[in-house]
Amino acid sequence: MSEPIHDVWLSLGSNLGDRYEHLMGGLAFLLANGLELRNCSGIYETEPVGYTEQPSFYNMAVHCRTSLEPLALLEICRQAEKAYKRQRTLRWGPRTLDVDILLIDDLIIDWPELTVPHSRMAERAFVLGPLGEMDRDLLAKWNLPWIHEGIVLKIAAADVKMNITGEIEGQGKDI
Ligand code: A4P
Ligand code: MG
Repeated sequence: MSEPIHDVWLSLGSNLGDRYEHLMGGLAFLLANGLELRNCSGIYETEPVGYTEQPSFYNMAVHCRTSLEPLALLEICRQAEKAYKRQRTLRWGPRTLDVDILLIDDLIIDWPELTVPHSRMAERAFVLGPLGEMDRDLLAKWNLPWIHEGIVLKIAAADVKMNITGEIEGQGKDI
């Protein structure tokens, strides 16, 4: 019997070193470890939220499908961060790569290690902006606003997809 397939939405962020390469490398790691890309937002430059004395972030959101169950998915996200030698020093502090799980199907999860929908997503433009660019209906379904003030699109989704698939959008592989 085949494994059930889940739709998952993730947020990726980086504010140290080559931020673009960290997002692309993190995404490549996820796609090599059980996730299949369905869609991605563009990459936005965003001012730090929480602890503000740190460099600006690059943020993006992705929609993937996977047969990984939630805790296995969380583990793969942690491994993607580790692959970029993320050091956990300060809460909300600078990071080479942060991968957060935003949504999994219609699930509501409140476990010690995992909260879904992500507990702070509802007030964060760096999450809601990219997510809404991909799928406004998804935000409406979860009663989330499309907040995109103060975030600046740096790299269009079509260019990100081109980098990931090597194909020009609309030709070849459909994601
Ligand atoms: N955890 C629980 N639920 C989840 C979930 N849905 N996804 C647990 C991922 N992890 C989840 O996370 C701490 C623990 O949360 C994990 O071990 C997991 O079991 P972490 O990644 O180790 O620590 P963190 O990143 O410092 O905390 P967190 O909660 O991810 O921070 P936030 O709230 O994501 O804030 N400003 C801008 N502009 N852009 C950013 O990307 N990011 C942060 C991090 C702050 N400011 C930012 C940005
Ligand atoms: Mg995190």
